[in-house]
Amino acid sequence: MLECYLTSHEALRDKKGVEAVIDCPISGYSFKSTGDLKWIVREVVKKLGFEGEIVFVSNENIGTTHILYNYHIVFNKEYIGVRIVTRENNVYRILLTIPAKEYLRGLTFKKYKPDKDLVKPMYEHYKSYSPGQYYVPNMIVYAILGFPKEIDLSKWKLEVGGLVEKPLSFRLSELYSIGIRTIRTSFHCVTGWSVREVEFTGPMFQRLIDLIKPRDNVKWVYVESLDGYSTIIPYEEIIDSEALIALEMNRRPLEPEHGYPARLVIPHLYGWKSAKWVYKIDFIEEYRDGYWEALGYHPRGRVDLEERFKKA
Ligand SMILES: Nc1nc2c(c(=O)[nH]1)N[C@H]1C(S)=C(S)[C@@H](COP(=O)(O)O)O[C@H]1N2
Ligand SMILES: [Mo]
Repeated sequence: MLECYLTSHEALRDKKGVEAVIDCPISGYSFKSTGDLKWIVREVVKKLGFEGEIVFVSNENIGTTHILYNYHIVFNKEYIGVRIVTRENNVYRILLTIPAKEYLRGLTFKKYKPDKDLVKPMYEHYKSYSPGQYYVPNMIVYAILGFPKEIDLSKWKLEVGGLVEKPLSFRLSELYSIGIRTIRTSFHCVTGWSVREVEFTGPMFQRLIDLIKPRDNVKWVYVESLDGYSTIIPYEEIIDSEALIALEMNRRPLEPEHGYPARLVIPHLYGWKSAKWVYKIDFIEEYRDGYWEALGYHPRGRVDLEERFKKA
């Protein structure tokens, strides 16, 4: 039986024309070619009641272990996007990006619960292990939602709140004055590239936690950026970790393309968790998808455990 989750994200809706995402975990399908994939897509699509021509669009490697395939289901002048997550010749997720709510009529969905994806590691390789990655000399710039307009520092603030005793907002100079540190670390993008020995400077996340005092029921940290990007991080992963609010990279203020004036850096999680142009950090109890999580990426994203995509 096919059971799927339904999710959505404001930026997917407003900037990409995707009203909702149907996310279907799959098991037991192996494939050798895109021809096989097309057949699998047709089966899944039929079960969901969609009809149309299935057209190959693109593919990309995600680490040295995964390949992500994109298809369209074309009908009239519209299409439903199909993202197929594969690992070592097995299909294990199919996600449909839905352009309008009417396509959801008559379908029922499960609610995604991250618990199954957050199994406690048996032992921790933590910082030293990056399976399925290769090394490049410098950070590759990503801006999936474009670059924000020039930032007026007299207006800019980082708001930190949610389920906390003392919500606070910080101007850039205040972020410097609460105490900064420099870490030297590797940085890993889920698509497979890693960079060694990048330096990031700014207040440690732990310092923010000490100031705002999250309540006992906090489980997640939801981060929002000026470009509409967002992501979510398990609260546990930022306590006592190297996570910081970076204001500088390699001892210089962040370049605009790298997230000026402030970005997160959480070195032991894949790079998509390190949101650039961040302006809001919320401590929350209930899980919700950020931008990439809504497209099937993992709620935690640990590099050492190769948590690229949701597994449950
Ligand atoms: N706001 C925003 N933050 C973002 C992204 C993005 O597209 N928009 N891309 C993420 C991804 S996938 C990676 S790997 C890193 C890359 O950091 P860089 O662009 O500074 O090299 O930024 C992350 N933060
Ligand atoms: Mo990335």
